[in-house]
Amino acid sequence: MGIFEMKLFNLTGKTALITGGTHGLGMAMAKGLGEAGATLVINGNSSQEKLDKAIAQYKSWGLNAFGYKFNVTEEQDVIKAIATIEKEVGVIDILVNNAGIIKRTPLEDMEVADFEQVLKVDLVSPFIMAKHVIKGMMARKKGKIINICSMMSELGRNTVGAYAAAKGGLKMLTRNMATEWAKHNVQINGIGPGYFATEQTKPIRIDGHPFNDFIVGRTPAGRWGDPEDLAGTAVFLASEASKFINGQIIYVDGGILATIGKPANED
Ligand code: GCO
Repeated sequence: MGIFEMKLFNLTGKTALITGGTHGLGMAMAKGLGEAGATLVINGNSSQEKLDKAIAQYKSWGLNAFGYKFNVTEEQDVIKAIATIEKEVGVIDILVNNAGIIKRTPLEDMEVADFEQVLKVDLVSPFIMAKHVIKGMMARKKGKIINICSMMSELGRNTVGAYAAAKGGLKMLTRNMATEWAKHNVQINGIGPGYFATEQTKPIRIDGHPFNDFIVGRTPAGRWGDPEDLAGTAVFLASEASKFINGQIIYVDGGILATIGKPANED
């Protein structure tokens, strides 16, 4: 084992809680953290069956994983769940606020209740989660919070206004958390995934869908991201290697934010 692996990036002995870690990007990042040595606490809320299946999947990869079903938007549920996790598994060293939803509707047609629900899951829940893990981190003078942002933390796009409002807000919440909590030796940063091949993007990825060609053409790397592309950044931000990095959003986007793009007929 090289020195980097041993000292800087090794997460052995750490417990990482990943919200919405039952599938998609959350699962890919959690897998990376587990492979770096962390014990995984996976949150999901859709069904116990889905959570159990995800835990079985982590175990099949040889990782140490525990599942907890609770609603990240309900403060009382979060308080109870964190107390139970800390008693049953251990204190939370790393929190990954990954759970999120999207609703694709033109703003002028969007119901207020739908707009509010997106904000609640994508923006309010990271606040609730962080509020209830930070006190332990402050007391221990150590901790990592990683908020999963988006291209929509920086850019707008038709139909995703509520999501963009929430993810833009999450970027600023990340900076504000760092502003208030960095002095406790807690590093709070964000990851902004570009366009990744997941269930969430399936409806806009199908062959022949104009958005599919648009994204591939708009991404300097020339492809959709593979969820595994996020693991290294997650491990980095969860590890000692990033101990003086705070309030940053690392965009893992194949270069999208670096460029204005190009016309469809240009190579
Ligand atoms: C969309 C996509 C995006 C992403 C993503 C991009 O409809 O444009 O679903 O919003 O899922 O977060 O970074």
